[in-house]
Amino acid sequence: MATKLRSIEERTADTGVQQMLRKAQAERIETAFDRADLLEPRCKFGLAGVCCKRCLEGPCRISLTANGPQRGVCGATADQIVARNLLTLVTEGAVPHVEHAREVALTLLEASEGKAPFEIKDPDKLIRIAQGLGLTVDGKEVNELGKEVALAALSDFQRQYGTLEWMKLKGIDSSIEKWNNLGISPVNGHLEIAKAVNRQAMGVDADPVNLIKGILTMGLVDGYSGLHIATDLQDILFGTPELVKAEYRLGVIKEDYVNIAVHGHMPIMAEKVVEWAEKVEEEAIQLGAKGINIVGICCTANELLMRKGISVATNYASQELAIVTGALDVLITDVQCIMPGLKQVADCYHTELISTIPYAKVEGASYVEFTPEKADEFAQEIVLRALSRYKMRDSSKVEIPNERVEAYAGFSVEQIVAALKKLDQEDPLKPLVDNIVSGNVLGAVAIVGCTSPRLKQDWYNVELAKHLLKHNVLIVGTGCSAHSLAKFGLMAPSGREYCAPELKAVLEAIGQANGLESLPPALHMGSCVDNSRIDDLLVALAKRIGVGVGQLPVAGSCPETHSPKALAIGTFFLNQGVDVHIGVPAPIEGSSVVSKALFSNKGDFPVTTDELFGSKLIYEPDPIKAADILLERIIQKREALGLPVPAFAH
Ligand code: BF8
Repeated sequence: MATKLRSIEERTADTGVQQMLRKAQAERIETAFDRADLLEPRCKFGLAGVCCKRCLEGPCRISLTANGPQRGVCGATADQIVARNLLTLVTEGAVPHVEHAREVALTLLEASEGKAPFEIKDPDKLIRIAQGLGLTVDGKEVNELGKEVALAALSDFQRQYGTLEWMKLKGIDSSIEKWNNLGISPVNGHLEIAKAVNRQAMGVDADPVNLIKGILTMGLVDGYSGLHIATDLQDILFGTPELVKAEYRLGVIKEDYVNIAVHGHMPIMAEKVVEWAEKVEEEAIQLGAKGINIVGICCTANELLMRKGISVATNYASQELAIVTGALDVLITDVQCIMPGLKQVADCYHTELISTIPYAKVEGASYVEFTPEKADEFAQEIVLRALSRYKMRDSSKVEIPNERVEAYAGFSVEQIVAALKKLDQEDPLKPLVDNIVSGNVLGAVAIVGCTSPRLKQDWYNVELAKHLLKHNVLIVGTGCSAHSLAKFGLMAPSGREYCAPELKAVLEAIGQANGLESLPPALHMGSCVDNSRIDDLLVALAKRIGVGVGQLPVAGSCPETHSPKALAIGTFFLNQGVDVHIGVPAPIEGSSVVSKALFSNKGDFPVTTDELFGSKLIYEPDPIKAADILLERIIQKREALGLPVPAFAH
């Protein structure tokens, strides 16, 4: 049977990406959108999570009906296989964040010791974190304190007994007590990863309930050994984000400039490239360009956007299409979410694809190794390569969509509190809490995570957001979802037109106190590791109101789920008591035990996340139906708190 290919309009809502898909088709260039269609239909066993490849007796596939095999060769059941496979996925999601955090901690250590050319940009945050960790700050130099904080972070990868420093720093005591009582609190990020890999092995952990506990632990590892450490230390090193304005969409690539795209997740290297682009700009001008233009892809984009206002070219699903503009001179990648297919596309143009990290190379790409100590030499080399590639650009192949959208970003918790202070200097969270209590802000939903070439790019993220805004639900965004919301005007003040009148008035009041006509209805809180900022905000609100995080009328959603990292982040928030929606099915439906535990449909399962934490995993592909489910859950949480549910909420 011939595979049905989707039309270009069915592949993405972004008209600039549509234009580039037409160009790619005309030039016979294959992209991830094509491969997503060509690989249909997907394996039903894989989708249900019942395929086991843990040993050489397999692969064993458990029947999806009562008629076929119900156990693998070793006797493993569907429940055991699905639980183990989910633990593998969540571990694979947590590891990149944990390694990201560890590498930032090492960079802070080297910078503090004068071994790497970075300076601590936010000494105030350094002091706050140091005090939170119980370190003595009086009389200490910034670098001395930086070293102590870096070592405290690194101790979370070495301890054999006890609890994570960052969990004690950022968690709420009552939650930590609950996790301790359940026996799911992590001891050390790396140790928990090793334990998780060990228990997944054939013949080790075959108790689905015990494996679910391992999955919950991995969620805490992701949050406290990954997200939180990464964000805190990056803020200390590179500065805590403040309000910035930038542009989105492929139109930020400029025909008359040398264009360098930075792609991946780590700001360490990208920060230096920005610095060196400024230093050698004159050489670009001598070549006939107007200058050097840095644009971002995926979460490296979010990092540079949040702190430097660098414009954002594209998110995950359409990363290859940035090259199809024909005007990208160099595309450098660091880690995570980098499609190997970039190389095949780059080969059709003059673009040099450069890998930079020893464990994240792309076959056929150039390689310039980045180390923090040699960051300056590295960045200079990259920029000079871009200049030489610019000279090779074939103008007949250049076509850049003429579309750009302005958006605001930089909403760290510190920035949000600073904005609220304009309304109440003494008690900045009060205006927000008052509006939540009254129902003018019915609740909040974090729209986070990915875009996927299998789905209509951006459309699910945006439709979900618009439906929630109509019901006075404030949106915060991170990751590639934040790109989607910004591209479609929801991160600009004018986006308030999508809100119901009550929320719109709140946004205008806060915005106007801060010199804007309005706050945007969706606040950009950063990259995927910056989901820690969302957690920080929830913890601050919960403490201010005197409730647990799980009681707040909030939820998280990842409508266009692509990465295991999104599942790890989602598991972190389930532990916090926050409902998590995914728009793409997690491979768990082959197990009634795992599905019941996470979807909180109790049946014969002894305990659910709803009973443990007050949170559910919600799978719903339709964004409007998903928004309605989240609204219902938000209303239930309001009612449990005794808060009014205004008629307009329904
Ligand atoms: O870490 S949102 S597609 S780029 S996984 Fe990847 Fe998903 Fe984008 Fe950022 Ni997060």
